[in-house]
Amino acid sequence: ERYGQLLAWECGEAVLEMCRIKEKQQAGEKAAEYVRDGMVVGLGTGSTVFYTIRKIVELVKNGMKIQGVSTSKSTTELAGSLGIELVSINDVETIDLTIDGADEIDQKLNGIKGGGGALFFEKVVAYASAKVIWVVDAGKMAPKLGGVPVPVEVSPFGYRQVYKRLSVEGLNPVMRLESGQPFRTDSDHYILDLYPDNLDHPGELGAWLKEIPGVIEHGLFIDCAAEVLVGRGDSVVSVLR
Ligand code: ABF
Repeated sequence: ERYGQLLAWECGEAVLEMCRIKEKQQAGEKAAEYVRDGMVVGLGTGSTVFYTIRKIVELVKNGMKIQGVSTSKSTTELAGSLGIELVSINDVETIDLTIDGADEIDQKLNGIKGGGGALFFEKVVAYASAKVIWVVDAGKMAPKLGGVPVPVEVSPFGYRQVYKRLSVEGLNPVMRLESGQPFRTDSDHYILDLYPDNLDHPGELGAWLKEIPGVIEHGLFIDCAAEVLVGRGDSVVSVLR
């Protein structure tokens, strides 16, 4: 009886995971429809935008001229290996469209990003873009932010002072670890994940964080995305800001 229940639960989990992956794929592939010939496209990071990148490769193979600006080493490897021409953000005047993932999005389309550790380059690329589209599975949408921690990228130099300041503020910082060691971003910084008791004013918290010497960037993306493509069941819903 107990084993049967456990098996049923695990099957349910497996089905849910397959639905989530399908929702990611649908949202990711839908975003590629916004890409036009000649565009400079910001390429985000994560398992949802993976599907967007794969679709863009098809566009390129069918003759579309696209230049990609990557947001992480992992995206550089993925897009580069699939044949997308990558350019440095410093070699383009502007980025026409950036497509990226997110960890949580509220009803005003403010988002928390950085679960994958790429938030610094993602934010620089997003804010250099004429338009930003996020692609997510339905589980990422929330009535308000706070269901996932807020990543803060910090310089290893003096990070303990930043940690103390965040603790005193009641933000419950946790050093992100990988294989038991401090996680290192592509810029070789640390990430402190914050678990604030309330995130009713994400814009204010974001501004306060940026004032702390040693904080490089944080994962609160306010007024950034113009549109979110949400994989929901077997369709994609477009939500405009
Ligand atoms: C990236 O997208 C990160 O900011 C965020 O953690 C991630 C979400 O990844 P996934 O699409 O794999 O859920 O931009």
